[in-house]
Amino acid sequence: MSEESNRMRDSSRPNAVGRSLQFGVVGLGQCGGNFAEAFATLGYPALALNISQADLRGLTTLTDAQKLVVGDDGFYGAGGSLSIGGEALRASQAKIEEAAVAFLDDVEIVVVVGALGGGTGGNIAELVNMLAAQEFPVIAIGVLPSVTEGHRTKTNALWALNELVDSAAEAILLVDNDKLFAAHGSSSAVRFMQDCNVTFVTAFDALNRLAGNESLRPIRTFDPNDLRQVLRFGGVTVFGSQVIEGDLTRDALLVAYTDVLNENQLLAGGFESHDAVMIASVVVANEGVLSDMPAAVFDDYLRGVKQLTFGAAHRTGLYIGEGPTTLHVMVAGLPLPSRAGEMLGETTVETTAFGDKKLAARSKLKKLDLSGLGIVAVPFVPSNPGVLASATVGTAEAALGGVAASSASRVES
Ligand SMILES: Nc1nc2c(ncn2[C@@H]2O[C@H](COP(=O)(O)OP(=O)(O)OP(=O)(O)O)[C@@H](O)[C@H]2O)c(=O)[nH]1
Ligand SMILES: [Mg+2]
Repeated sequence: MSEESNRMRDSSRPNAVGRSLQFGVVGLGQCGGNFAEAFATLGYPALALNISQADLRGLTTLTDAQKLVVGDDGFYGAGGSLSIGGEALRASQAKIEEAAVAFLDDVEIVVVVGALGGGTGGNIAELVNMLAAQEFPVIAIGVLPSVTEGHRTKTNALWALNELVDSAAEAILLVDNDKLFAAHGSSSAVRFMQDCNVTFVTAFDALNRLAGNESLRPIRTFDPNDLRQVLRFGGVTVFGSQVIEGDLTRDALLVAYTDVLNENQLLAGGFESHDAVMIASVVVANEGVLSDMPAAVFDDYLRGVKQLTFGAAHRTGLYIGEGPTTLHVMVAGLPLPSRAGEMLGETTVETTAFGDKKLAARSKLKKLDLSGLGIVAVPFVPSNPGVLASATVGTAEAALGGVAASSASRVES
């Protein structure tokens, strides 16, 4: 999508909710709908699309008009089938476009969210393309299955990931469900997914609030245009906020930066430093900390990142604010994370093992030899005598002879 997109919101207009960029959200499938609801709770305009009416009913924060049943059925989901999910999406294209224009026309960037492993959500790339064709700039948030999920979910996710790479998405953010488990494993089963989604959405929103936050006093301003440039740069994008304990030094900042890139608590990681192309770094610290920090520290940090990345472009911000010293980072232009390659490896092993088990299960399923039971134990006259012949090999079969014609329908022993 070009910068000149005719749906580009006029960025000189005041932002109604104190955010840098006006995002609208479209969630696809159950997971996507849950994310859409979490965004809507923070005040973002949102739509949820699902094949299953029951899934949509669970999204109590959204109005009926924000919940769109796609496809003709309305009862069942795609049951993990990408083709059923895709067909439903295409069948409802006109309805989706109409709702997007009605709900999202005023937004600057549409965020499309879906579980890559879902039969519905795995069609996220198709939805991205549909909305991009309507001239919405679109970024995609795809949720990767955790290691413990089934090979079908992972296979869907691998296909969906490849489609996403080819799609019109201006950025691809990949939530790693394994990490969410590590962070929220102690949440109750009822709250777990919700807690995970809220953590992600709150972190995303925090980054979007930096420039519009009136409680922060800028020393170097990170303005909405900086965020826009990084977020719309392309490729895989990661972001995160790291609290810096102790002194605010160049090394502490570099460790925090590297942690966001590689030890990200929400998003799939495992990138080489030199893969980063476009970076945003914003430091927020209280006045005392910044007064004690020599001016050279931040520039030394920027020089350090430049060396690590072999020259990535950097948009920066430095703010006086309350709370712990925090480095907010966004890195764009990345390739697929190493988690994607690992998932391909796991899935290859798991699908092969499953295929073998399926074959073995079929060959293990053998009929019992009932021949020792004798004629009186034949409880029925089969409509297909062949069934009887194979079930009663040996003596009973011989003894029966023309049984089908003469015996009573049931012979109880
Ligand atoms: N982070 C997160 N992951 C979720 C959530 N709900 C489901 N998932 C993950 O999403 C994947 C399954 O996708 P769903 O969204 O349930 O499936 P769907 O898109 O509705 O597709 P069908 O059920 O096949 O129609 C699995 O990897 C789940 O772990 C959620 O609310 N948050
Ligand atoms: Mg579902």
